Amino acid sequence: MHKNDNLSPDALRALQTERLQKVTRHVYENVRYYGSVFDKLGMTPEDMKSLEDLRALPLTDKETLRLHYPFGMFAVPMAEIKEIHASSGTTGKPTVVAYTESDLRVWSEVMARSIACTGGTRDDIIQNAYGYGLFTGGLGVHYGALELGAAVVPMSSGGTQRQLQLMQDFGTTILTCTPSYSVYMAEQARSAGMDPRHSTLRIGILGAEPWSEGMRREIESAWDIKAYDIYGLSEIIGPGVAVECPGQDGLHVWADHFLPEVIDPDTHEPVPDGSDGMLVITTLTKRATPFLRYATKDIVSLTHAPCPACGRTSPRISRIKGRTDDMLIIRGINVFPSQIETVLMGIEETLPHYQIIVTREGALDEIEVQVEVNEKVFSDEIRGLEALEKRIRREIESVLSIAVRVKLVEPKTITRSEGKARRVIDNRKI
Ligand code: DLL
Repeated sequence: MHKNDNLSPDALRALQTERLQKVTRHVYENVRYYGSVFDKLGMTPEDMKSLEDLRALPLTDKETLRLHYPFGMFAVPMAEIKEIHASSGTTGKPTVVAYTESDLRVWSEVMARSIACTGGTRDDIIQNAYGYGLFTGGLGVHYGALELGAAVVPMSSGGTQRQLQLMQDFGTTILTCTPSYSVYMAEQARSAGMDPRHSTLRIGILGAEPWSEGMRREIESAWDIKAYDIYGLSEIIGPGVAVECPGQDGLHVWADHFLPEVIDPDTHEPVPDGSDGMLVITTLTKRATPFLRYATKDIVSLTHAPCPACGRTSPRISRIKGRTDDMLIIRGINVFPSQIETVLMGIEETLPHYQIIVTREGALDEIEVQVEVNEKVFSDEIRGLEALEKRIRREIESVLSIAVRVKLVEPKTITRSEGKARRVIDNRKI
């Protein structure tokens, strides 16, 4: 365990406050945007006396980063920058983040702590199937594995047959990739006549996209492993912001580096522990692209209770329950894709492959849920299919309180993903 993993609440707070003051001064002096934020508020970094004082500041978000594209938010001269990453930028300009040497050390440290938190050690062989490149998943896990002293196989995503072959030949013990890709790999293994349950794999460290408890059970039983949720985002550092321990009851946030707040997304007021809200993070130690109060748009709840499973005192966030911007508003009702996934995973006959298609017919929004069902159901009589369709529809409708269409499809018909899965296709032209 890292020395900062189980600090007393007072010691953690003292460390966070000291680091907050330092990072505030750093951005005030070196990032024009933050300088003007403080000037407008009539504040100086000296006003940052406690963690609560942070609340006076506005949120920083993706839009702030885009407005200062590409390097306007950098807080150090280019000579100190070692690595630059950018998001794929499906909506507008990409967001750019950078790392100094000390940032890369922090990233390695938090990722090593994350892998260790799931039970990984230097004896493990880590097959890293997150994409290498501008996406932070590949390199983040890579740096952490090196720091931990484990052996890392830098596979990147894709090339599934080769992944499976090397996994078998090398005796891989930890797989790192998106949850959806791990499901696809297991499926491909079975098609190739391998039993994924008999592989040498013992741990999956899975994240970068939302997934449910039901999906976890599917993955754990498909591979006969323990599957842990890892969270992060490029703007904060990449993977390694928070991760589960063997208790699998919330993700430990490395709060000595990343200060979490959970706020009401509308009023921006803090919500109490245990209540859902938007996760906001302040980077306490980053040098190249530090952000004060970064609005992640991810919906979580927070707890400060020490973890009974591993003894870490670091605060925990829940699984990501959705994003403030993935919430679909269908005929006035708020729908989170995760609610639909939870229902689907609770139904034995379905496979963990689904897609949600939203259309507008006339003035009305319609949702169709397409889900694969196992071969057996499909070879059954039509009546069986219809009954199952109806059952799934009823269950989803009782959770969402709106009418949906359900379409059962044959195995392997929904597009597979090697990275982040695309679960929602919104064909409404709004
Ligand atoms: O996805 C970093 C990462 C790589 C995390 C590998 C975990 C593993 P971005 O591409 O910037 O960074 O996307 C960040 O992905 O705001 C969440 O909405 C979502 N996300 C990341 N991890 C999880 C997770 C990486 N465990 C965005 N559960 C975040 C749900 C997640 N959503």
